[in-house]
Amino acid sequence: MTTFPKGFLWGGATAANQLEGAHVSDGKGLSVADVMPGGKQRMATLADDTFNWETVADATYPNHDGIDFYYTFKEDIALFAEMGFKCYRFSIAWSRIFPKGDELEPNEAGLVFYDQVIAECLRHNIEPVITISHYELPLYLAVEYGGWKNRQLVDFYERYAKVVLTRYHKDVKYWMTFNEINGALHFPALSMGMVPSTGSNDYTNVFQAWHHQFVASAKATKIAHELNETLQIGCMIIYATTYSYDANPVNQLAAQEANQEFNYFCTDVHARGTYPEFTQRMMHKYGAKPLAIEPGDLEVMQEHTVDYIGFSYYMSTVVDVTGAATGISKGNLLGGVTNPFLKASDWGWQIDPVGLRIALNDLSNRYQLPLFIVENGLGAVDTVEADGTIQDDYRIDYLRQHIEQMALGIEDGVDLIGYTPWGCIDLVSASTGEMSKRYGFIYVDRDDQGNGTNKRSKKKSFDWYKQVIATNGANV
Ligand code: BGP
Repeated sequence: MTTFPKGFLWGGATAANQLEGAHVSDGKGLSVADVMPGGKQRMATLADDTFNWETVADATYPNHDGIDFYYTFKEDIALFAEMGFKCYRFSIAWSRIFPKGDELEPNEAGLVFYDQVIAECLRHNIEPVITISHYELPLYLAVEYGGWKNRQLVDFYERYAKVVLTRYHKDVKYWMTFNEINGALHFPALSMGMVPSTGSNDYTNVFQAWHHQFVASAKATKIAHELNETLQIGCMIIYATTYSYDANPVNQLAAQEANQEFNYFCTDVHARGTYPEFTQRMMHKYGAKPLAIEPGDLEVMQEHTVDYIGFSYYMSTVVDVTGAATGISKGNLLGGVTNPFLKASDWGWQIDPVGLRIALNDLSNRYQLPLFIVENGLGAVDTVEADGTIQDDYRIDYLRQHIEQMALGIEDGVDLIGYTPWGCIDLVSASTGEMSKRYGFIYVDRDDQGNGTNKRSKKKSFDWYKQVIATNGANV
């Protein structure tokens, strides 16, 4: 197998709201994730016309406690170091730094927490990789300002980004501005803090919110490069390799269009600095009214493009507009029809390692920028055996197949700089709030109701990933 480049960033990825817990400790405010109920109905609840960010009595709120990382980060990072992590991707909880989001001064206690997390990483020679905003908008900004459709959020984000970039830029080289920014096409609640009752069903609001995020992202990139021009600022998208169901040109065209809208729209803006040529067609299709663009917006977007493209990759999708296909792939978060050539995870996400090589080539050819796979992995039910071991061979298989395709992508000429499998330690699922949907190399004894000791133990995949890293991907 191809040797991965020297200095390849092997690691793991998490997000603050899914593992820190301590949801109102040391001055932290609530984030949108704190009012998302646990359970398979989570996404349906957020998409319901009546949902208005209020908690209900009989629901569970697993993000409140996460896996208590706020208190256990030293032990957890030590385990990452034991696996040989070269980097650790985590996010900063915006509401720890600005509890409501619109304050003028940050909460020092929140900053101190990330001082410690970063110091702990560096002590173990782990490069921190930070997502500035990962599905955890301060709740107040969603409730009182209506989320990202409100222009004022650009200023709030810029202030927040300036605080964290200024504080940490000497120790942190790799940053991402927004997690899965393109995901709003399917789940605006997570990435934009907008739900039907605050206008998320009106695509005028979605496109306007995107515009605000693009301007905010460019402003953060500007701040970062002014602090240090060698900082690496990435966009972050959820990439789904998109196939036509068959050779019918009508389906091929529809697949191309879906690909443009989902995979390229946000990436084009971040990487090329301009709205792509298909923007008008796309906005028209979704019934969106023209954007409100302020003087200077297009210039800042043009001048402050990203240094690399970060993306998550879990599944591919299939387009059929002719009715030729028989099955609907219900489990696939991104919809589409069933791909008969693929198997699916326990949660119905269709597993497609070759699709990752296609993704790498597509993104690389289109943008000629370094790529960073910042999420990938298998959500699965794990069983603790009587002797305490967890034999997660299915996870090893999944990751191995994807790593093999990464190596082939590098042989194709792709400049791939790193790989951080999602949920390197078990954490709360974003789409379902479940603990039982596990991704980790490290098992956490905690169930969907929050019961358990929180004890960490190593799965079989822990030692497997350790030797993958030790051999720089030569031995998978
Ligand atoms: C991505 C998100 C993550 C993460 C992952 C797995 O979309 O960026 O936050 O959770 O998906 O998804 P889930 O937790 O729903 O299985």
